[in-house]
Amino acid sequence: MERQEALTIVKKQLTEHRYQHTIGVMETAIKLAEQYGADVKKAELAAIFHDYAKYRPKEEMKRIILEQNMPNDLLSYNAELWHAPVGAYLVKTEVGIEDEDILNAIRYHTSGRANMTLLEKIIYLADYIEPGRIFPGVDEVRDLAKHDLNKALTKALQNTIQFLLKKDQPIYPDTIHTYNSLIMEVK
Ligand code: DGI
Ligand code: FE
Ligand code: FE
Ligand code: FE
Repeated sequence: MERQEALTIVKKQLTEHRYQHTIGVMETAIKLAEQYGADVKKAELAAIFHDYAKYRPKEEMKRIILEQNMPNDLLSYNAELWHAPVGAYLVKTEVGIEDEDILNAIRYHTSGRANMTLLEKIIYLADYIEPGRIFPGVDEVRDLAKHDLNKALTKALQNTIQFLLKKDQPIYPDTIHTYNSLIMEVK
């Protein structure tokens, strides 16, 4: 699928603000893919569709998680986590993208998982560092991303976990697994 067709499809699913974020993720993901030797076209499409399900009603996402036998522990955790696996499902069924590398990059863009693929890492990181993001510590992660993808990702996970701890929020097991897997990989 060409970029323009993909952008036209996703724009209808998003707010203007989220669409601008998506463009930022796309441009960042393409640069990271070129730099670290990932498939640039897959990075572009995964980035364009990564937040496809962001504005689906919670009830619809819940229904899909149950009907499609997704990990149902998701339902006990923050609903912010749901749009990633539900997005992978809807991008396959509504948009017709079948490529499992792209679908996994969408599926794991919020929690990550142990032993992430290069493409999964690039989408997770692009989502975190795209130019519109202003979290505390994001500039440090942007600097690390210029030289070391795994170090940048480790710092992003540390920041995310710290942010959740400060807000007394539960931490989804895959988020911890991502951190553990990365910290062992960078050693
Ligand atoms: O969809 P975006 O806003 O672009 O970004 P995202 O898909 O990375 O979602 C980030 C949100 O997900 C943010 O509000 C924090 C939340 N989140 C990420 N990991 C966890 C989590 N929330 C909980 N409770 N537990 C997690 O492990
Ligand atoms: Fe997201
Ligand atoms: Fe993210
Ligand atoms: Fe996003």
